[in-house]
Amino acid sequence: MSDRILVVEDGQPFVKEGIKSLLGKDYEVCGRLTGALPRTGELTPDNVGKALGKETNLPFDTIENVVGRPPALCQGCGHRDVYTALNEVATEYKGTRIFRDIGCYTLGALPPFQSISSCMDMGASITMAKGAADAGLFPAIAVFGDSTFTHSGMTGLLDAINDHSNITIIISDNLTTAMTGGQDSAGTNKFEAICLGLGVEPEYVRVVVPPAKNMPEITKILREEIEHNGVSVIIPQRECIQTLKRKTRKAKK
Ligand SMILES: Cc1ncc(C[n+]2csc(CCOP(=O)(O)OP(=O)(O)O)c2C)c(N)n1
Ligand code: SF4
Repeated sequence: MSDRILVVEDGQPFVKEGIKSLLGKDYEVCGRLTGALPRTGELTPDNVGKALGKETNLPFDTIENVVGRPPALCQGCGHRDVYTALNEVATEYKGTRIFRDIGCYTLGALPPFQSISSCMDMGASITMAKGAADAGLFPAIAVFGDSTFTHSGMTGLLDAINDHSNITIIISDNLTTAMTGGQDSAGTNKFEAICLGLGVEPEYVRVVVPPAKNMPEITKILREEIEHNGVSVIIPQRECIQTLKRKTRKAKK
């Protein structure tokens, strides 16, 4: 029988602490807190192997032969067109910063778009853009998804309006909460009304439709709203192709 137990758990060392208090001093319980495993970060075959006393080079020697496949926005996704437009316009300004929130659109951080300056949590894009703009940064752009905006972006927008901050906000509205499985989005068909109700001037709430053929219009509107010294909201609106596919399949049955 062993008197040494290694607890391999992701996140916090919750189970390890429970087992340790149950077993008392007769057993050595190791894990993230004892340094057997790293205190933070992900568990990997390498660090678990090491905790078990094996220096691994495991099958990972072969990994160099595997082509990396980072997650990507679906082909045909409206967020793609938003980033294409943003990247085109962003290069025209020296200090552009794009503050991002959480959703499928966060994949714009990865190639081929790589248009991201920060990504913190749901709602942080607008407050970070506001803080940066208030400190003099220009242009400060916040990118939201529709669901994230109603979850925790509206309060930041109200602050930006009250303080006359010079920011451009994009609510990339795909009519759903795509990243978590396509649930309904609380603000669908209400975004213009919400922005107007919070106090954005009507001429600075712009709705666009993002197929690539509309790119000249989208980039033109982006330039105009970046140049507006105050709060502007651009709402590119096109349904997520995955939810659209599901709906079409269902309708055919
Ligand atoms: C505080 C918090 N709650 C829930 C989540 C889980 N979550 C990740 S993305 C997301 C919604 C994204 O929806 P949307 O903004 O519409 O973007 P989309 O994925 O449709 O592009 C949620 C709820 C989270 N990351 N943080
Ligand atoms: S699931 Fe929808 S929103 Fe997400 S990347 Fe695909 S098309 Fe875009």
